[in-house]
Amino acid sequence: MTDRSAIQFPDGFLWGAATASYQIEGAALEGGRGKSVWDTFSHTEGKVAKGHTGDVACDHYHRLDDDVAMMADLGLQSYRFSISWSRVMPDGRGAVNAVGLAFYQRLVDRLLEHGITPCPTLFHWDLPQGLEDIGGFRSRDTVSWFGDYAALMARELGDRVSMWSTFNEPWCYAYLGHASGRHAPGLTDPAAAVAVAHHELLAHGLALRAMRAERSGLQLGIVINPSNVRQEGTPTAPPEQVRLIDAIHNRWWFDATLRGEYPADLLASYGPLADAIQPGDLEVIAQPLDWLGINYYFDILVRGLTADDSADGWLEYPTVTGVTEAPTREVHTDMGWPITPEGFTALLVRLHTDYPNLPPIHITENGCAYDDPVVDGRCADPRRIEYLDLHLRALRDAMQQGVDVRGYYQWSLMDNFEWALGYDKRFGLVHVDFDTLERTPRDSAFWYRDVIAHNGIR
Ligand code: IFM
Repeated sequence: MTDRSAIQFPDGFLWGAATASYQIEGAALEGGRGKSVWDTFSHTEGKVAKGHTGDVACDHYHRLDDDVAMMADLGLQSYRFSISWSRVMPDGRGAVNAVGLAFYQRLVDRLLEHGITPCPTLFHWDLPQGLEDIGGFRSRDTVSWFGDYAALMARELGDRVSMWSTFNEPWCYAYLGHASGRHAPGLTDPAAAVAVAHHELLAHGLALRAMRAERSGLQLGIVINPSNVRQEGTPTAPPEQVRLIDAIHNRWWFDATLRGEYPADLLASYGPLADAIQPGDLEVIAQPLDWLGINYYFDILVRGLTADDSADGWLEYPTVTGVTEAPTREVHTDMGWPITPEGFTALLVRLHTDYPNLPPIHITENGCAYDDPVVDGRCADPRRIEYLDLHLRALRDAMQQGVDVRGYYQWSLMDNFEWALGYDKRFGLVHVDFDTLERTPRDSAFWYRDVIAHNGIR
């Protein structure tokens, strides 16, 4: 039985909610914005459920003022959003788009007027198509273009924004985008995926250097989405293969940024797939981090193969053999994801134990998809409240075991474009009617407002 007594977070703990540019902005090619890989991908038949695209999304581009006012009404202390690279640099390099920059300047100004701390991410998967056309993150050139873009943003917004992250969930962009092809740009090439996984980290390191050269005092981090990888059900998966999944999903990112090395077992397994790594790269990658963003949703549950399983392998984990995802549990979210709050505690404690130089953590995403409708103007979503309650308790447990966590962002402020799954997976504290674009805060939004107001669960 979970203990449901009141819990309190430390003074100064920062409470927020998160979104990302392509998922909410809409206004696809308005105001001089260039195309991104997600425009191309979502407009390619068969790539996104029901043919949904981000052309309109939540229309946040046109509703910015009202949306920020809504955040203030909900008591948010911080707002994590991402910048569309191709809105501010239509081709990803060279010319800067003043209209695009003005949009983010206005967003930041509105947030600050309401006392909400902005927390932008520079790359949440919407790579400018112009850069994809010349090799995307498979090419080392994109690394330096990213450095230029990061310096531009530090120059333009760094006077009012101190908390930045470079990449969101680089594992997803590398492997969903280039190994399984479930996400943009939709490639199925393991060597490309590993090159992207390396170049994203190199771009992150270069961006930190470039931003610090531009301005002092910025608080710079990166956002990773680790998961425990756990055996569940039968047959048992080979432990060394499970360890390899852990290396691809978790250790690659933390070992590189915090230790300046890649996991030896994974390098041995990748062999020539990892040819993009050059001498000196890890030194660039391992720049000091002011903070680290952790996105946590669920533990990855795995089992060994039965005679009925395909022998094709698990595309997102290229060199892994003999392992597949355990069947969906009976109780799960609309994404089919298991609910594993105990894993949240264990994961944070593991990071704290394994990486003595772990910087302060912000939980930059945590949440769940449930499609509860609006009835007579109200949207009751008890399952979301339950999920958030359990995960905040799990977070508090980790903090009591010594993990230094400074803030928590719920994913997501409002229902939005859930990538290849389109608009049907609803993660929002706020319900969005995608016909009228009307926003209706769910019960969970009011519950969360209460959590923020009391700095804990009553
Ligand atoms: O919607 C995504 C977000 O863009 C990145 N993290 C996971 C969320 C839910 O799938």
